[in-house]
Amino acid sequence: MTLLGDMEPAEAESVYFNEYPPPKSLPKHEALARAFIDLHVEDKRRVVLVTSGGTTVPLEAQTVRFIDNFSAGTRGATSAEYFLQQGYAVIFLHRQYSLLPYSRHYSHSTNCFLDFMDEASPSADSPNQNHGPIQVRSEYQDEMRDVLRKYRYAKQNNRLLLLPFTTVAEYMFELRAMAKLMRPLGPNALFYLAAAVSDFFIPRSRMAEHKIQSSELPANLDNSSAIGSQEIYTGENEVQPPKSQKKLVVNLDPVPKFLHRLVDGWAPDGSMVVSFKLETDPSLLVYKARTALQRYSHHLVIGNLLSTRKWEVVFITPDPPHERWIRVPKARRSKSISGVEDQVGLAEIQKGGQQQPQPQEVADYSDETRDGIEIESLIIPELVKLHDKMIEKKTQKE
Ligand code: 9Z3
Repeated sequence: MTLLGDMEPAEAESVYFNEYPPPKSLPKHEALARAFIDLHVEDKRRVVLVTSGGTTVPLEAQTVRFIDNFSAGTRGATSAEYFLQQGYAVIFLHRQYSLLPYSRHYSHSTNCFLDFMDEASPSADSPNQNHGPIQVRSEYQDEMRDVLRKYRYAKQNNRLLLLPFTTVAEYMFELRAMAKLMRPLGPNALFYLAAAVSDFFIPRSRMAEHKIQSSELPANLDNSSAIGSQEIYTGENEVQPPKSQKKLVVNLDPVPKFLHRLVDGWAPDGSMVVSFKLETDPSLLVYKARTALQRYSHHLVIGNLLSTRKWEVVFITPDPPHERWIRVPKARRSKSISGVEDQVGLAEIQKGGQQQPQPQEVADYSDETRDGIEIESLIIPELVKLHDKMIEKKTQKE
């Protein structure tokens, strides 16, 4: 059997997409996106497709269990806001229930919206003296007004389209469909692939239909449609785990390299494609990001380490300077429970074997929040400059 990873990208694509039915919501999403894109083509506005959040890898067709990853969608949701601020319209392709632009400021356990509210005293003429009006606490008024105004602006002017996905297969279908629909945008299209996409999946043909059973089923049970102990999904039909030691052995195939197809097939001519590379080992990050850029011949890889991603990223580009670090200055870094500040700087390749601390980026602190500067407020303006240059080159050629 040929693995998808060993096939030509176009062949791997058709095999992969033939495995699954398209997501039920795809036709609706396509109709919404078509109208959204038409509007912005007409206005000659740039449109960015931001992907955000993790993807699930279901273990069963009727899914009870799935493999997931850590991504909450902070990078994607935050970046989308800065793109909107730069005048882009945003198609926000996100993992369902992950963070969304604007509402992210008041969601999840760290920023519960209730902590921003108060009950004021009822006015003297109020008929119910037990019920005061609910209002935003005075210390949060300015910040919330600012967020609310930006949110309203994006909504009223049709600048933000929210499209959810859950599984890695849904993500692939949606990405392909959106990229094709974006063709009329030409160089005004930008792809910003921040979603943490699984590299592995279980082909539909090897997937259990029903919930995988962890205990023996009685022999007299008509379980023809259930997965019994004999058929427990191992991912390798030949090797059954010993009955006495129930193990679930999951065998995953590599997801085809969709970036190849995006760059060479789906995306509009002249559009800009930006991918992210995530690593945990500092010594691998720059190497892996460079390799990705060479392999897919797109325009920018933004490298980040899991432990320092909120404070530093590296831009890897085909043109000089090839490697450029963007860092939030030390005094302006947000607090992060999972982050490891000591690791900032470790992934930067040391030239001549010497420590070479790069000058810190000059930051515009106007986007400072309660938690310091968001690194996306530095990333997006730099990226937009690169997009400007690409568009300029394209128009000079014509
Ligand atoms: C990223 O590297 C994103 O920056 C993060 C953001 C997922 C780290 P959070 O949601 O995290 O803010 O918590 N995204 C891309 C990761 C990825 O899967 N890249 C693929 C790869 O590394 C290529 S597209 O091979």
